Amino acid sequence: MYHLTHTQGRGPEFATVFDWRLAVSYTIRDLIVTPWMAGHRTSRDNKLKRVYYLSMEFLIGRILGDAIINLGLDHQMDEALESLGLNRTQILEDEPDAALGNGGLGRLAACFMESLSSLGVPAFGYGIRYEHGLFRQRFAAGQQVETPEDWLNQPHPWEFVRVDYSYTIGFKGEVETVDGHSVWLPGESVVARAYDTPVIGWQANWANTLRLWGAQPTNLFDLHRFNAGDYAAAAEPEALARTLSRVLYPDDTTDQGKELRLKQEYFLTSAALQDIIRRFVAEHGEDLAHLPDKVAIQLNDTHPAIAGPELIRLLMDEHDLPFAQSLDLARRTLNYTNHTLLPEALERWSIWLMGHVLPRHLQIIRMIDEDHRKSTGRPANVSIIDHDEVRMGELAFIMAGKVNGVSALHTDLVRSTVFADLHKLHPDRIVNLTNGVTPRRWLRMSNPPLARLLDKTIGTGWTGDLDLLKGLAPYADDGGFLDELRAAKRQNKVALSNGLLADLGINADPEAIFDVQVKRMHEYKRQLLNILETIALWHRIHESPNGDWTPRLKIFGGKAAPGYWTAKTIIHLINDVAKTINDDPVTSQFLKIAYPPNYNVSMAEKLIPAADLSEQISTAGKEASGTGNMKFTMNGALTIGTLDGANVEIRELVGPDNFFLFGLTAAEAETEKAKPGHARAAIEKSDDMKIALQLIAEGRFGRPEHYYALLDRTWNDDPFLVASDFDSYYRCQRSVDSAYADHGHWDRMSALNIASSGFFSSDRTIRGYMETIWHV
Ligand code: 9GP
Repeated sequence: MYHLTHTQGRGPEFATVFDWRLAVSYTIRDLIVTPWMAGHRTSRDNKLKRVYYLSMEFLIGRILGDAIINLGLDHQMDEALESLGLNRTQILEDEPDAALGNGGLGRLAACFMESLSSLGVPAFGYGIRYEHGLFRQRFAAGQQVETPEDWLNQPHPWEFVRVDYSYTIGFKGEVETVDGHSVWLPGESVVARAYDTPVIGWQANWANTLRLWGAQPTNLFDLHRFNAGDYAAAAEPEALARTLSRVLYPDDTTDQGKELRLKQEYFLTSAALQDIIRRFVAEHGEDLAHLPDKVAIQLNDTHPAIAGPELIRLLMDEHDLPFAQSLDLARRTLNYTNHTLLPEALERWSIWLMGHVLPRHLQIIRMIDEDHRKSTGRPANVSIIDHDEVRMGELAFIMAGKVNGVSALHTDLVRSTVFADLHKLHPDRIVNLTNGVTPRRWLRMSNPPLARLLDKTIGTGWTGDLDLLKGLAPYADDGGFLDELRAAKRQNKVALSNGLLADLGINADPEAIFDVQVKRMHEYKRQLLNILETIALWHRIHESPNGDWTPRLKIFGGKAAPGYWTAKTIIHLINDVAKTINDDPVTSQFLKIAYPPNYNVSMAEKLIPAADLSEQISTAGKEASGTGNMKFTMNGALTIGTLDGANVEIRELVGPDNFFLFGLTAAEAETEKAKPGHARAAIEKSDDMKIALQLIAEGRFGRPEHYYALLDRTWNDDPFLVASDFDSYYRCQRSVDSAYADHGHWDRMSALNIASSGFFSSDRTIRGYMETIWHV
């Protein structure tokens, strides 16, 4: 009530849901501030080493519900809201979903921030405060339409603006030599201003800071030019600043708008490093030789890889250290996580652009390259500069103390493919740290029925120590427990069905298999394989409508990058197929498709707890890890998947009998792809796939001309081997049908999946980083 009156300036009789939500958020924030400040004091007073996580993306989602859980105030909050006559769901769902990321990489960063706080590790996350997060998706006639997301169009109660922590970030200009020293005279500049969000850990023992940088103009406008009547030029500094922190790049695999993207990356990195050095000097004094003892910096993918040259520049040009020492210090401070092997996602910048935007950094990159070549006595095949481009993967690798992959398989592939030459030179540098997810958000908060059952069965300790889920294994043979497990899942499925009916008009039977594929739309993730299998199944049901079919609801969710034509065509196809199949009276009791638009963190929190089957069907060797796969397992869904990314470890842990495996291995996929005409040959052999493609071509699902190019690509190119894996996938899905029909057996498998999922807590991952990389 205090914040409603004094912060929102509203009496209860006039308060809207928005007012109440802000009042509740400020009340919760008050409770976070105390451990947050205490954590800062402890770190400063004890001169603790800090971890700095630099990431262009933090897919944080909604904050309020998670904070309530971590403060342990779940029940009190329910009672308080009830006594005020407020609806908890309405309040929680009023909060915008902060989508400052594209997908897995950004969500991982958010899980890591939560685990760092839960484990009491002094840490800062550094990112950009994008005015517009990832675009909003809607469907018009089945096609994706993007509209801007506007989470900051209203007060954001979680952040504290720090006008005193502002740094000037330069771009372009020239480098001059003065008294033997290089002096960079930037041609443009903006100010990076800090906005801090506290991230509270489990049981509120510790809170760290997510510091997001917003760009401000160095001068509001150029008065001289303004007075001369040149209004557009006068507003240039403001325009540059606004553009810089305006949008998140809506693409997680390729780079567009090159100059702006490079500027954004440098903006984040330079602001973070200036802030880190300022704090180090304030706490430990001017001697930067001890930087690596007190600072561990993690680069989330190559996006902040300019940190290598920037740190050297700051040490050399601003703090007068020699190049060799600066290089050594930077290397002992920086570490790099690789999240993808897709060549189009490994950033490269033309030398021209790098020299134009960051001329001093290009000089330093050449010095780093030269030093590396000399010190390793190696030819050019490991050089940072190649074909007139700066290779950010190589730069990040050469400048990192440790480089890590994100699953066991991915790490092996990093060693043997993209960084094979560098790995030979530095055989101890690459390490594996399989990803994880926070069980607070992804189990306790999003799945209350299951959380209650776990609490009752094995006690509440699992929330902070997910390995305790092992204690569930003996209950996998306990009929009473399995009934309760089924009831918990059913409760989530009923809630989801009600939502699907209200939002999409789809009447879903909670007894059906809820078969879910949610992730970014990308050819390598193979939503196409899933929808083609759906078409083939639909056709089979039509052939024998009185057959013993296991009812299924196929759920899709995900956005395509606005410029990714093939992914957008697949979205269109799924929606077209859904329309036909959902309206078909012959099959509709057995098969339905739901594709709710605008998949985001909040939607994942509803879909994952309600899933029976988790689709992890990428072409082997292409998905670095996946983290959705872990969330599903934790929530008792069984996986149908290939031996890709962390699926491999999930299968090992849950046991091969509790995992539906299909498809080529990574090595087999490489061989298959090299065979000329592999797609056509595979399609000719598969009646089911052939018929699915034919039905599309005949126009059974909307106008076929929409799909000619996609069909042509599938028959003649099929780079992600949909055809080669189709029959194996189709067969595997039928074994899912029969397994699901035996409830007792299915529930047992589900229990064993949950019991084996403790390894996938991000607490375990963070402990691994602490031991192997950060030494904190
Ligand atoms: O594609 C990977 C995904 O497999 C992984 O789980 C995630 C977190 O490590 O990173 C994704 N990579 C990217 O988004 C771009 O590198």
